[in-house]
Amino acid sequence: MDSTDCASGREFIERAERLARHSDSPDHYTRTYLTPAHQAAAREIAAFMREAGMAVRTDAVGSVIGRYEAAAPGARTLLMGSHFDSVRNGGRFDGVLGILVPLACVAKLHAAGERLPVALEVAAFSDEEGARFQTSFLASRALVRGAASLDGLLDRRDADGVTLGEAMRAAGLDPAAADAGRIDPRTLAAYVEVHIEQGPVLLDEGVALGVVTSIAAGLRYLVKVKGEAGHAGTVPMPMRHDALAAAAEMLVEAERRCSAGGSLVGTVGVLGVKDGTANVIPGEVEFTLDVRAADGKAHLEAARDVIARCQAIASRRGVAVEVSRTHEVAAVPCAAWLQDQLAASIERTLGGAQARRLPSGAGHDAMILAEVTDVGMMFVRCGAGGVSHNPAEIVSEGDAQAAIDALLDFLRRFA
Ligand code: HGY
Ligand code: MN
Ligand code: MN
Repeated sequence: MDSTDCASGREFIERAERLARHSDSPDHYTRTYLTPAHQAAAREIAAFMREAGMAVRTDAVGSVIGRYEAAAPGARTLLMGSHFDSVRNGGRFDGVLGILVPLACVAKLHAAGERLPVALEVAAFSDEEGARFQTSFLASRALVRGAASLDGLLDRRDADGVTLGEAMRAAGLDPAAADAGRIDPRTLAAYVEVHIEQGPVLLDEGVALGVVTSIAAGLRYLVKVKGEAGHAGTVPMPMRHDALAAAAEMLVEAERRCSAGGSLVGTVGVLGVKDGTANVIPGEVEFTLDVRAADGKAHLEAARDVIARCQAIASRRGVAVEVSRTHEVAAVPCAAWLQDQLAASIERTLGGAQARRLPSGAGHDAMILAEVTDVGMMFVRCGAGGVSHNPAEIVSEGDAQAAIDALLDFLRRFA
């Protein structure tokens, strides 16, 4: 395939659809860390990178990183990228767009034999959602922190009881080698991530592209409720220690407390009943709690209040509750100089109007790269009402084309 093709919006859509066929499920798009579908997608992304004239390496946690050398040796590297794992029954553009759009730009440069003052790298991060092992940002944390990022994680088990370490070794990865792949911050000029907005702002305002100003802070917990299993027909209601009824009360309390307003949001996305059976009073339940806010401490205060309410409910109902934090990331500002350069490229590409700047409620790998370099993000309009983490998630060919053109303008003028 002529590599100039893949700098078009149409080719972008075709490649995204091709990648989406690598799914853990035949019925919908789900691609979790290191499954056969995930490994097939990694191979296809590596092929796209080679077609774009990039040297390709795979790091210790399975991220696929393509490199396009600068005009002169010794130049710093502009790192771009996003993730190629997904949530369950998710959208096929979340993450993937931030890999394919930069690759389309590199393919265009390569076809023209063009080299820039900076080297370009595109990182296809292997695990950002953490859907299989509850390991959010595992891949970008490994790139930034090396082997230390895996401390305490290798024994995490998936729904089938497979540990993270076993899954990595089965995929031919060596967790101990994570330090070798750690990025050297001194070589980085910046990190820029292109991502679908995953919200309705650009859609409502009829704008194809936007510049991210900051990325919301996030906390995530695993809550275990232990009551007493019993016979559904013989235990009188006042004598029960029903773990699921207790958890249900906790969920409603969490929703109520996180509805306090502003940018605060709270979500229980997973709930499991151990040995759930229709005629057994649930003895053990666990659920996840995700609490976020754009900035400040609202999410910290809300999480603290929700946990206190869970403990009060547990003691009143005579059940035990255990709360462990599985994820915490602080709010991250996008560097003003990168915002300005992205905005200028968007204005040149879309013509005239001042580029829309907006915050991100969703978390992104850019939050982790911000530990070692300045970060910028470009949002692309989401169709279907702005929905994401949903199979209806959609990006138009025209908007993909606009994103490719704007990013190429940004790269050529990057200073
Ligand atoms: O949860 C998030 O914000 C992202 O989809 N990982
Ligand atoms: Mn996501
Ligand atoms: Mn994402």
